[in-house]
Amino acid sequence: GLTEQEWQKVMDIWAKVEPDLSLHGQEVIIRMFQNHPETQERFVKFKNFKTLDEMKNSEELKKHGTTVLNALGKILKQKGSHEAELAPLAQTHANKHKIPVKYLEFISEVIIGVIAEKHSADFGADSQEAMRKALELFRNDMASKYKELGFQG
Ligand code: MNH
Repeated sequence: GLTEQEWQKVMDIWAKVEPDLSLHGQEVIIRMFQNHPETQERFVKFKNFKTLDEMKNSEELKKHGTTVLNALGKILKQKGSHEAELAPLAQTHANKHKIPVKYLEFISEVIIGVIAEKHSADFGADSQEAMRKALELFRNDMASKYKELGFQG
């Protein structure tokens, strides 16, 4: 797990992300699609987007980015005691969307990259490391749930 100081770093940087959640969310989804095109195929709503402009102009994509970061924020704020928030998410991502753990790894790195770019002054090495650990914990617990659900992930 994370130490109390590490969780505090996660909370501090998240407080900087929150005022502009949808902008961050939009950026995260677009960058995930650009860096890992196979992830785009998983979205019925977005798989036919061809250009960056199409992605940037999509209110639906922006809305989805907001949904994702909103859910992630709720999970991070549980500081590891996230069973109640994680279980339904694991359920849909295993059974319905069929999202491999590898893709959760992709999005984790993208999230760190986007925050680093937008908040370089507030997201130093220690904070990045704390966030990386928090996202690892999230992924490990998702992976355990996937196993319980019989999803190879
Ligand atoms: Mn994801 C829907 C949160 C990573 C693909 N995702 C949702 C929803 C939430 C959500 C909340 C809406 C409710 C639900 O269906 O459960 N998703 C997350 C979080 C992360 C995440 C917090 C990691 C952080 N999701 C990913 C990754 C992919 C993905 C990675 C694929 C590469 N998610 C989906 C798809 C949907 C979805 C597909 C369904 C979108 C739609 O058609 O509305």
